[in-house]
Amino acid sequence: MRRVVAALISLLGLALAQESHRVAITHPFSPFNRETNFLLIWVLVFSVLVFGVVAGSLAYITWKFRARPGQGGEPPQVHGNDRLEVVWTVIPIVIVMILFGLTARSIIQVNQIPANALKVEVVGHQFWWDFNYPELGFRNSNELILPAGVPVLLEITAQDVIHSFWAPSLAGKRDAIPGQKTLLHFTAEKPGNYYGFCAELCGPSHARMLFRVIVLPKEEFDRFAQQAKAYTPPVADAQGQQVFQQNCAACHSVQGKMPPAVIGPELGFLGNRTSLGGVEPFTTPNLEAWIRDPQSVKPGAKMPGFPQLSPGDLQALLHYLEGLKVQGFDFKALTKY
Ligand code: HEC
Ligand SMILES: [Cu+2]
Repeated sequence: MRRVVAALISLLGLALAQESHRVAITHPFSPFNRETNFLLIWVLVFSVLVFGVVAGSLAYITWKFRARPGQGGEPPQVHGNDRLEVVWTVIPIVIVMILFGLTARSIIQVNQIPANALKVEVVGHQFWWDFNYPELGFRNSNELILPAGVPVLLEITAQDVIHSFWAPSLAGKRDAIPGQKTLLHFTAEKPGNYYGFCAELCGPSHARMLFRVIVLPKEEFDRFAQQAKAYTPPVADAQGQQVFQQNCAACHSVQGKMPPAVIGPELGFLGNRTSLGGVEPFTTPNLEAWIRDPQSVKPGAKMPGFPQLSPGDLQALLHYLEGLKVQGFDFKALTKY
């Protein structure tokens, strides 16, 4: 028992030390979550009420009909009470009807998709996420970049097994199912860097299938989208580009566009990222460790390591990769939720 508690405490410490995102559906940042919260509170109110009445009556009856000194044999036997039975049948039915009505209202509310919603195709892979913007003509992986105050429609699917897309501060979960499209619609209200999870056990590295939602003010998003559409990957280092072509280009694209076959994440906007592989902050030492041995950063990642690269080649490659970005944005400065 003591060992379990110690393990839990150290896990909690680890979670807190890792990154200070504040993830809770009880702090809504979208109309979707406000709706969920409204429902949550009503369900909670009725649950507490029912619990209070049931546990209270139980305690009262146990006390009232306790055995008293000098009492012998069975107490008087009561067989049924019509009025009581009607009452305890009708009240729960009324509660269930109210909850049904409220739930139906919320479901209808969150599923109304406005015609002008921004479409993003979301694809789950073991163990990373791909985001493609068919209307805006660009693609990014592991960080979903969205405008604040604009309704978005996610078309979610998966490449290999079933995953589930979940950014708790913004909207509920949606399964990502191979060969099927599931829809999720919400409006992010406030700029920030939001935490996301895969919420369906999808393999040994499921717990590390994390992503971010980068919500930008509308004008900033438009500026980003414009530059992303016209993107030609900058070559900050010619030697690094060559190393990339020889070792990485078979699996990774740097064009920022949806290629027909996708094996690894899009690296076109890698220099703009706040996170690496969803699990670590995007820094040069982390990137270097990832390339040498991805397993040391994200156990289970389906990428081979490159310990054989010479120090010169590795430095050139890092230089090249960090240069892959659109200028004039600092997503790391966004508040984390
Ligand atoms: C055999 C295919 C393959 C090759 C070759 C490959 N990668 Fe990867 N790479 C992947 C896959 C798959 C992932 C996703 C792993 C995960 O997150 O679970 C990945 C992830 C990454 C990431 C993290 C991306 C993110 O979105 O955070 C970086 C950075 C990266 N690779 C760089 C490289 C570099 C640099 C090379 C060449 C030296 C390379 N990769 C070669 C398949 C490959
Ligand atoms: Cu998953």
